[in-house]
Amino acid sequence: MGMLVDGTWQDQEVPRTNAEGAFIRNESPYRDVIGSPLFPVEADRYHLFVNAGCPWAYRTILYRSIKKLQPYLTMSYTLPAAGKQGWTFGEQGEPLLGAIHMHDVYTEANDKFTGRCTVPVLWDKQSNTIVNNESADIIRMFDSAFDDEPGVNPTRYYLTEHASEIDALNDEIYTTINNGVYRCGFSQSQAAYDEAFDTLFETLGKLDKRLGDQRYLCGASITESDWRLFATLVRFDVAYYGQFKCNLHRIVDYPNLWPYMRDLYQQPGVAETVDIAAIKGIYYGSRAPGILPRGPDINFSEHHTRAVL
Ligand SMILES: N[C@@H](CCC(=O)N[C@@H](CS)C(=O)NCC(=O)O)C(=O)O
Repeated sequence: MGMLVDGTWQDQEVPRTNAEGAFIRNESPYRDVIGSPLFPVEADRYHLFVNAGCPWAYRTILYRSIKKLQPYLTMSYTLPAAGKQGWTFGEQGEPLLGAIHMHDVYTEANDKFTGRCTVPVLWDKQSNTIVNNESADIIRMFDSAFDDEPGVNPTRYYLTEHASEIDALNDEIYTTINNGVYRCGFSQSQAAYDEAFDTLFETLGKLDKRLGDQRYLCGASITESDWRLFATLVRFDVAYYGQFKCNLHRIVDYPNLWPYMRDLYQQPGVAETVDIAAIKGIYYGSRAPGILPRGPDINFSEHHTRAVL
């Protein structure tokens, strides 16, 4: 995918790998938070620009739904597959800014922006700018920022009593699983792929064992780490197993990860956020010739037996 340079879109693919052929992810440039003096908590003030297939944008779609933040956050979806100008909303544009492409959102905030035009973007409709474009920050703020507002689900997923355990799990899950599948799929050398593949399946095996005698990663309650893992698990058999060559095991082959994934999928507000067609669209539709696979046939609604743990 291309990028903006001084506010002008450049089509040329920007390299994503280092000299050893290993995939490198860029730092997100916008890191403000809702609840700060510049960005107070207010109804109908904020907006999300997302792609339903993207696992990072998905985190924010998921939190908006499970925390019941819909009245506080409007949302625009890009089409699943990227084109020459990156993510696009289609010829009609999206309703908030009339943006045709995601890069229009970035130049609306800063007409000299240089960088990749990633989703998700958390937008402030009042000052017409980007609050934050880092999904990890966005879900952390959604966990509590709106909790005093009417109708919001007060359940917290970043629990203070588990904070250090969640932080450690997040780091390992991010490096080896969330970003690990990308390190497999985008590696440009056999050695980089092999290393990413081994650490990915090592962590999946470890977590599968951990979930053998406890319902969720930190025990009896769902935490942020579970949701961050879920975002990758739910895409795994559909996209990463084939397109990113993450093919030692499927998630449905694991005795604990598979019912655990169904348990999370069946929590209130989750199923309606999982868009399998968009997941196929982003991973298979963005690469020529864009033919979407018909399978696999996965029943996320099948009964799970995790409640007894
Ligand atoms: N650190 C960002 C990463 C977001 C990200 O990489 N999104 C992908 C879509 S899955 C994207 O927009 N890529 C476009 C690009 O890298 O140019 C986050 O987690 O919010």
